[in-house]
Amino acid sequence: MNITVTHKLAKRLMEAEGEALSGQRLADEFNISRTAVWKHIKELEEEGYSIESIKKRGYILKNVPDTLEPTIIQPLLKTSKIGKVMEYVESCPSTQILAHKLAQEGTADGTVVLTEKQTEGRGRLARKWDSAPRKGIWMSVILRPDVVPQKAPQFTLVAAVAVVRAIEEVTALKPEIKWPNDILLNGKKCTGILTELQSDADGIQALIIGIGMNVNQVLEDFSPEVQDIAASLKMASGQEVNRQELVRSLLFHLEQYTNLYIEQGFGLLKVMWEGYSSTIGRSVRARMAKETLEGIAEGITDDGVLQLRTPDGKLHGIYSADIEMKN
Ligand code: BT5
Repeated sequence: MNITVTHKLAKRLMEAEGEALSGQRLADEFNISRTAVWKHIKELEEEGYSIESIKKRGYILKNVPDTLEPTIIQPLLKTSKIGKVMEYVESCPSTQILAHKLAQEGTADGTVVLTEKQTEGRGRLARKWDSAPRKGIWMSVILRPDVVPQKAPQFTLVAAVAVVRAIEEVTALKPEIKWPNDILLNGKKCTGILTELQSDADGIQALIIGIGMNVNQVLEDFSPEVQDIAASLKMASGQEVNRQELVRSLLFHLEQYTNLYIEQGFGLLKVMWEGYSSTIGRSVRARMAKETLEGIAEGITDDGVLQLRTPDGKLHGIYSADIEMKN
């Protein structure tokens, strides 16, 4: 991205973390006049930044607009690959659709697609994903890992660990993971993950990891169909949560853990995943396309397959299902 001087200045003010920076100092640092600094500040204010100007002390950044625009997300991003290329649109049918298109066109490994509003957000099996405007994080990350397609399903579990870590870093909440792709708060779903694949005879061309995180919704922001099962971070914590910090933290942890998985396999991540899991050791009902099984969820294999022991003592490997906790 080509960051303009205006947004470089915004970055400088963000990094100052509430400390005042004088017009002269900024003018020197950016090699521009004080009048030019003042003009850039006005431009930022027009974009929705709130900047206090104190006589003899300088400018203090009070607030940045609540959007997920790359000009705000990227400057403070701590990743080396994920999010270096970022596609942002105000509204789209689904970031997954956009990401698939970009992946086919050859976009870089680590490209991130972000939007404020999805009109046709989707879950697994073409289910609907409720995506209230500006209240959540609706995002798809394109990865091009050099791994065999059989290793793709674990990326959902790896992403789940990254989601939990990000929520823990930014809030005081303690989320749990429900196999395979739900993140729960007090038993209600706050995040869903959808991993899709583009592959050919040579292997994986692209993995598209879609993450939908409910952040600042109140109950009425959800459609009636999901009001009983959904939660937002705000509903669980009683506080508005900064979506920008969450995105940065999420991308950072996603980079860390996907690298760990690609380089060292699933072992350590499996231990972390199990530590956050609400499923393991519980009595569950697993609904699959052709059958429903009930039993104890004993664990997951190194391939991410859920191990379910039915009352007849048989151990079943579950590759894909909807899980309901029975107690
Ligand atoms: C998922 O599917 O949980 C994957 C959701 C992935 C959404 C992201 S948003 C960015 C990217 N772009 C997309 O278009 N999708 C991805 P699944 O396990 O099939 O769960 C879907 C079910 O969750 C629905 O049938 C509803 O019951 C419920 N649901 C829908 N919207 C919800 C929401 N906002 N919060 C909680 N639950 C919801």
